Amino acid sequence: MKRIVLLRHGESLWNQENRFTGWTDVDLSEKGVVEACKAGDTLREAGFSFEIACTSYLKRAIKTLDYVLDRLNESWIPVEKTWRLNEKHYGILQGLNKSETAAQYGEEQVHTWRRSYDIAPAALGEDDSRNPSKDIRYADVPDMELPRTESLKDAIERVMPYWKCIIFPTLTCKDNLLVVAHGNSLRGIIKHLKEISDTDISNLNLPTAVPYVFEFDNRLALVKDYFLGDPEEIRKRTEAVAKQGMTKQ
Ligand code: DG2
Repeated sequence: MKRIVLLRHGESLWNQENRFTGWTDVDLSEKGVVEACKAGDTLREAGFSFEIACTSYLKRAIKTLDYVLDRLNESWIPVEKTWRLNEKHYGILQGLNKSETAAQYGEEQVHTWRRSYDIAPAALGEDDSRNPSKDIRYADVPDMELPRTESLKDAIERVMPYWKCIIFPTLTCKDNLLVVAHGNSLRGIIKHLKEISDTDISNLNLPTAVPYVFEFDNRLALVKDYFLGDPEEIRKRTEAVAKQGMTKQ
């Protein structure tokens, strides 16, 4: 049996403040650190062990991975970072409070920005200091490929080459992979793995730092997927994520 575990990072400072984050490089909150360590403990207690891991270029995911590997006593394994696993770029919404934005533009509009398949928020201006092409970490990425906003569809198109050429083929020679990324970059991967329709994907919300296990047979067909943890707690936390775009939570 072969396994890929998908993990959204622990709570970030902007998750805590309920702000759209996207490609903004914010740190974990104190609660997020605790969540990341707990995810590592949960994986260890369930007998998981990894041969290789990958994550994004954003520190909330990188640090979560570090805490998880530390709890597993596997900090030594190879880790690959890629901009392709970054969160969906939230354009000009980045930094805005989700509830306040709902009060201003309506909950339906905010739901469209958060969960529609192919509608992106307005893009950052070319000269905006937050434009990724001004960020040294993306210096090796062709300018044309760097987003200033993204829909889920756009984010999937950017994640998939890495998934199809690097992550998934690794399963042919390794049995246990860990991917630590973000709510929407992971929703895109899950959409692909479970063949979720463009419409139904709007109902998928991921809580922070809950390991989501995908098991494959030796022919790499998906046989089973499940969250690790208390189902009632996971249900409540998933519901809370869905409600983040409402005026009152
Ligand atoms: C959140 C996801 O990304 O937000 O960019 O605000 O997973 O990196 O914390 P993450 C953001 P929603 O799409 O759930 O609003």
